Amino acid sequence: MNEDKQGTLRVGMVGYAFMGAAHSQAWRNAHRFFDLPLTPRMAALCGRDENRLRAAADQLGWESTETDWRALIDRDDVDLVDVCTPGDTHAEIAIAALEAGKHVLCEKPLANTVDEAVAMAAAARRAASSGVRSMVGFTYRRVPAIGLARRLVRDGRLGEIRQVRAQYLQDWLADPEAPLSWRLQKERAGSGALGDIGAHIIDLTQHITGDRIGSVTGMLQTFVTERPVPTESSGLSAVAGTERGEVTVDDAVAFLARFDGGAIGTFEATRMARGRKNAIRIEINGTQGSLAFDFEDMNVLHFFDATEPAETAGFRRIVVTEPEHPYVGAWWPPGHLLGYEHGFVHQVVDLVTAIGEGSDPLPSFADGLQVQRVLSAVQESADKQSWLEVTA
Ligand code: SOE
Repeated sequence: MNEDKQGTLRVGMVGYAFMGAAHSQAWRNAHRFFDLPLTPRMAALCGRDENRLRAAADQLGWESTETDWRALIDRDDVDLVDVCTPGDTHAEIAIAALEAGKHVLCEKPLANTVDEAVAMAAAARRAASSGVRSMVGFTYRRVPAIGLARRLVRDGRLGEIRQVRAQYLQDWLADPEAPLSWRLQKERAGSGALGDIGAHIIDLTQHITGDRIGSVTGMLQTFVTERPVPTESSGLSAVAGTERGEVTVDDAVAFLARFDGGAIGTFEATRMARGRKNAIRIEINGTQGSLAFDFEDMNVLHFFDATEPAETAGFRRIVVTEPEHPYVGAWWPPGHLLGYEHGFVHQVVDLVTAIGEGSDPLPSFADGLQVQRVLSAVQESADKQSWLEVTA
């Protein structure tokens, strides 16, 4: 690949709202805390509105700007394209970048439809044969407590996995006057709570258990069908106008799942759960033990070991800040907690390390496609009111 001779990886990023800001701090900080084979350089930021783009580039630390993503991809001084745009543009940008020989990091969910995700995974496979790497941004995999959960399952500490319980609960749409945004429009976002946050718990539970969801049955609900159209917006915040527009995605989803390995799962994703801000709650029960995690207390993992004497056994509250824990050694002394942004830094670390080593990073576009198939099966099962296999 074409990383430049000085051992830098020149990044071009498309989009600068909430995710763009989260990714920017990761590109800025990763090499300052971790030993990386290549040093990221924030070469160019891309967006359509020139004034806002310039202000964002200054604030977030990008060296230059482009108002057309095609021009960004054409640049010789860009090695990697980071796609932080709404889902309706992921496929076009990511495929064009891969075909131009640029590594790609693409935000989740990978695409808005299975067909788009199939095309993206195929482009990623073709590109990989010439050393061009791609990764989908399921960033919560990189929370140290999640890494520890995966390690405990892989080491057999839970025994055989029987039950998976996962919820992703937010409340930023509970107010019916919260403005319409691209996240509420099917043609831009693909789906609502299902794809926006349900995709995370699908990925996380499959990642932790090392198992895949084989069949599902779900139900979706839109509680607020019309919302004020914003007069201006940035990230998740927007100013509501007087005109109202239709909400074309789900506000909440619940589904049951069977994992290929025999476990059964219950899943819930909502942006209407008053009081829950970013509660990603996962509980896994195996024959030998259980795990419980809540992102609102993200430095902690609860672990129950059923092999311990009953007299003293109980859920252990592990503060996941020891140097032995995934990623933590590069940060602060034990007990000095990490936050939301660290997951994005760890994502950059894993991606740049894979690029430097010449290996394919995970989660791959193929993994993103598989999540997309689960999302689509949930939607279709709800429409048909039946169980559906997740087709390969
Ligand atoms: C909005 O629901 C959102 O920003 C999601 O799009 C992200 O994926 C999630 O991490 C936080 O909430």
